[in-house]
Amino acid sequence: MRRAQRPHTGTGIGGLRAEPAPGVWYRLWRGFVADHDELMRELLCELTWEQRSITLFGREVMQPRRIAWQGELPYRYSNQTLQPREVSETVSGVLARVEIACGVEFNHVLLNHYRDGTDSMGWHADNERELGECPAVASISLGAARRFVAKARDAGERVDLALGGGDLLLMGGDFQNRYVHAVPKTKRPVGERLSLTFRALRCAPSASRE
Ligand SMILES: O=C(O)CCC(=O)C(=O)O
Repeated sequence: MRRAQRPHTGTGIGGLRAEPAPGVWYRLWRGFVADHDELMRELLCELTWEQRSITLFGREVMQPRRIAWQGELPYRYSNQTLQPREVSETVSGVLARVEIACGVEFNHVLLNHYRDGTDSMGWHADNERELGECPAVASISLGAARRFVAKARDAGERVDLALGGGDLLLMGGDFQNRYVHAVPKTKRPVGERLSLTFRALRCAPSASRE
């Protein structure tokens, strides 16, 4: 993976674009990865997966999912630092296609493994300083479909998408500044799901944040 040098224009190819509030947009490619079940199996075997604890509002809690990551720079979020890890061939192949479609150079991938409907992702925005002012964040979904919801911090349309196996989502513009997003728990029986979330880190976190 290279360092992000191009501006985060998100002027890629195709996908359906939606603008839930002025300057807040996302682009969605359904079925971007054809062999998504096979890719999910490969990533589950090849990568080092862990369930980590994070500090939320001063309390240490286990993240309700497993994670893995790759990238040449450390990534700091929720008071934890993910140290650099080499990018595998499998991930580079997906990354190259995602970069062309999105028109963005990414240099970090965080993978989330939702084992069943009790695994989830709480409300948050990917707005760490190291991601720059209007971060472009892309995600590939593999395996079972899950709801992806986003809501404005102030005013704007709510976003409620079923992200299915193989879908690619790109969030751009002011999405991370004005909206928060989540993957809620579900009581419905659902199979496992992986998401690969691509970010363009401009620098390492400053020592005071380490
Ligand atoms: O799993 C997803 O689709 C969302 C992942 C996400 O929000 C993140 O990694 O910050």
